[in-house]
Amino acid sequence: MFSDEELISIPKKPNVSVIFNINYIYKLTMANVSGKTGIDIKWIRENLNTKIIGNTILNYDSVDSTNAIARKMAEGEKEEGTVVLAKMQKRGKGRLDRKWFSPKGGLWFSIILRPNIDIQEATKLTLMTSVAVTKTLINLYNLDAKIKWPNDILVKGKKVCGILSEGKTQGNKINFFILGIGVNANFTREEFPVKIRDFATTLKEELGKTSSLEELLLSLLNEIDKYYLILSSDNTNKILNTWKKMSDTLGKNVKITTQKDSLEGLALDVDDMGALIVKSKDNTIKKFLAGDCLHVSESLG
Ligand code: BT5
Repeated sequence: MFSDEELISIPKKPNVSVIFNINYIYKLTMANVSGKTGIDIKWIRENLNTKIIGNTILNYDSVDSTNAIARKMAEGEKEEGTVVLAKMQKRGKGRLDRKWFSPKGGLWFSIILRPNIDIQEATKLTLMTSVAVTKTLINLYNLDAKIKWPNDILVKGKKVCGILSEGKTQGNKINFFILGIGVNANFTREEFPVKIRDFATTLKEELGKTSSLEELLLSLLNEIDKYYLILSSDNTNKILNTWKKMSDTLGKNVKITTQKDSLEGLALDVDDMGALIVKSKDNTIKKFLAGDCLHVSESLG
């Protein structure tokens, strides 16, 4: 019996010797069958237009957390671009070990990256992912999607997607980085735990119909790859400018809470590291590379 990994790790452009390998043909046939998420991985691979992301796609039924699996694989030297996908997560993770509600019908996946950047630049990866996700939601569904710093994608002020960025460092450099992305897709708001029901939404709620997870995943992988290449080629400004246009946070009165302190003030800008610049009432200016952001009021201009 082949493991999930073997079934779907098909070389994108097989060479002749691979084509005549009987195992490969078997894998190809099996992969043709819809994957465990109901997503046809073979179709995804055939239509992917990426350089790095999606070289391997691991498709699971039910897992604790795709980030946890991807992390373990990255420790084991699994290559950059590997995608770990699951139909549902039993212990989906948010930041600071918060719970991420991940029922069947959502799109839950993680990507292993090995970026050649310093630790201080890690926030840029979250920002570029937010841009890629937002762009996808706008292009595919014409939704009025916006970014709440640092890692939420909102539709009409409600969270439709969360991003969990985790990494391991080596000296001042990043050894590996796991981008965990959760999109509330094909389930209704009633299914959310009561505590988050008023703050969260799903694509199904916003569109009034179910959407194709295949099309969504394909588009997300293509966009993330595109922005990752832009970031890797040192063209951060392009990403930051797009981020600013998509931001729901800039110009708003916010309360930023970190593990050390909190500050209320006007969200002025993001710097070229992706840090949020906030000006408090007493005109103190502070930069935050991470933290929780609460939109206290609508635009202050
Ligand atoms: C996040 O954390 O928003 C990161 C979410 C990342 C989820 C993906 S799914 C694939 C991968 N594998 C994982 O295990 N995780 C990643 P944070 O900003 O800390 O937000 C967490 C908070 O959002 C929770 O405390 C709830 O209040 C709320 N929440 C939980 N589940 C939600 C959902 N499905 N939709 C909207 N809000 C939710």
